[in-house]
Amino acid sequence: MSSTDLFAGTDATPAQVRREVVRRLQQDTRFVVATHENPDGDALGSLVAMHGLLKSLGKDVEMFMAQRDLPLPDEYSLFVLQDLIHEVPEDIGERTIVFLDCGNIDRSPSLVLSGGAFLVNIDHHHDNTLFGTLNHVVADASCTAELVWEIYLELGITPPVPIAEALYVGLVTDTGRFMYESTGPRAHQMAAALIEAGVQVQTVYRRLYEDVPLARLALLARALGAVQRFDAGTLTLASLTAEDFALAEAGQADAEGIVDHLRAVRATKVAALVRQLTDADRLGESKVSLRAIDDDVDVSQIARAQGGGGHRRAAGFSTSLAVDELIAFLRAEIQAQLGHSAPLG
Ligand SMILES: [Mn+2]
Repeated sequence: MSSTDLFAGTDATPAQVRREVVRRLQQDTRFVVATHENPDGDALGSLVAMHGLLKSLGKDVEMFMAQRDLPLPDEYSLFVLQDLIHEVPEDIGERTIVFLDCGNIDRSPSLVLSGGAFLVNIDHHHDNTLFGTLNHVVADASCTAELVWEIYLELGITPPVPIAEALYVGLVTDTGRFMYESTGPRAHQMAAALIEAGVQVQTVYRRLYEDVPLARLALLARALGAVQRFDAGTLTLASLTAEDFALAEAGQADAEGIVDHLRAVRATKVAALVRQLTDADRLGESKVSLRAIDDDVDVSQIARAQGGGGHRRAAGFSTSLAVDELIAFLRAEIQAQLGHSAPLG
């Protein structure tokens, strides 16, 4: 990969970097937009909105998503994914790649091999590895969609309703419906602007959080029936096996949101949901979602130790550790960060 950070070692402000991003979007003619694996609402919203922006500028733009990320979870069926490609295009060396919401390029492996292309990296993960040629990384942005929305503002383009909805989905999902710490005045200003642009709040809410298949409740019931607590409740954990998914007739995407029930439990410092993957090519692997309730534990640090990533208070990783080994690992990491000695047994 030939990218070198254009602003490395400078004290350029986010606004200056954003202007350079805008200049690049205007100047270049061919693009690929991409995001991380298992895309969430912010990833998809940012992706769709950047794609729409480049289309409206008359650009040749393809949207890259690995086949394994499809079909998308039900709640994201409102996204219209046009020009979707699953393979790296042959002319990739002449395309500018815009990565959205990607803290780490390892999370988009097939595009890593795309040597020579200009890489624009637009993200809000504090531990972003700055893998782009141009890195517009703003850690205190509520979501990547906020950064994309600001690019619309900079260009003086009002997003059409489907794009405004996509941005709004990114905003609502990444701020935990305007409740997480990342929710600043800017997030609410953005919401107001998007509502003025035509977003029907209630409709989006219904699509995202209601109209839930019963299987999702069955899976939640299984998880809540299997809650474990460790170290005086510091770690609250539930683990779902492949059998749980089968008995609930649920898919992996139905586990979304379960970890938020765990983090709400009194005395919890870290909530963890462990789920055995059920895809044929990943049997034996588990996916771990972590949530911290404050700054005493940085869960992104724990996730990185296992090859994952995320934010200080929300992170995840994949592992082939057995559940008991995994629990021992999590307890030791949490206790170490809390300044306690490792838990016994
Ligand atoms: Mn995000």
